[in-house]
Amino acid sequence: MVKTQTITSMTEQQISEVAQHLENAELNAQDVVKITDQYPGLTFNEALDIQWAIRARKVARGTRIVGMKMGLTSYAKMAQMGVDKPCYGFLADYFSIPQGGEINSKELIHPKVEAEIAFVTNAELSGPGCNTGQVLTATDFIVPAVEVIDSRYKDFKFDLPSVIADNSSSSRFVIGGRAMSVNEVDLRTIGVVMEKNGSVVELGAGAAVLGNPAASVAMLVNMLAERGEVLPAGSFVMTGGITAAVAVEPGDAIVVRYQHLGDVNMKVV
Ligand code: OOG
Ligand code: MG
Repeated sequence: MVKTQTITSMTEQQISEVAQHLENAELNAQDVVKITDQYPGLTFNEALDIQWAIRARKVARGTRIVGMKMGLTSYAKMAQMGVDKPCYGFLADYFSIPQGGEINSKELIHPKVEAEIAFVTNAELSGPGCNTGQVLTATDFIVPAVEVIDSRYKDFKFDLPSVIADNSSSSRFVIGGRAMSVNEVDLRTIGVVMEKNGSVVELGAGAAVLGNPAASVAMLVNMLAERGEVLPAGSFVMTGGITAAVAVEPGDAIVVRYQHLGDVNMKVV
């Protein structure tokens, strides 16, 4: 465990210690206090350094990175978490659960589910200045997805730098429904109904995500550009929860119905 200290810039050694600490919390499904309790001066760049160090640890172990996710892109989510800016994270191969599959709660701390629209690109996108039009041109198809988030922080409470360092709470995701072209749907008015054990618990429409979920992909590309990174062709990107996230526990059945795009479903065991 790292010691409490007030600092404005972290050393490489400290970045790697915090990355190991947060990744162990994920791998052992053991919650920890938020990282800004130990590093009150943590900057966004340092938080991203930690996230990218966690990613490098996984890649070094042979884990593949299979996509990216945006988070806190809807007012419902920002209000729920008390944070006012979006964040991004990466998706590792073992996060992917098949349609209708089981979410193993023993591997998680306090999972919540979110209804999202995901994009798959067919051309490289780079910033700065990437816009919604460029995203639409570079989109191969959209597909409905449900993200399972699992903050490693006690009671799911954090601030923006802490959640960024924790890979934006990424933990599992399910792709379902059917793929469609962006020309076949109005991304803003796609309706979404989330059911838990047969009861409707949340509902919303695509526009909840930054006015248009394609704007979330553009924002990701521009955030990546700040670190000299691009979004390669063939990327899978989840654009962020349309509604507030819903806590789940063993025995829960989740079905999310998307207008035009079909259903995404899973069981929590
Ligand atoms: C941060 C991640 C939020 C979304 O879709 O808004 C997120 C969190 O709320 O734990 O993935
Ligand atoms: Mg999400």
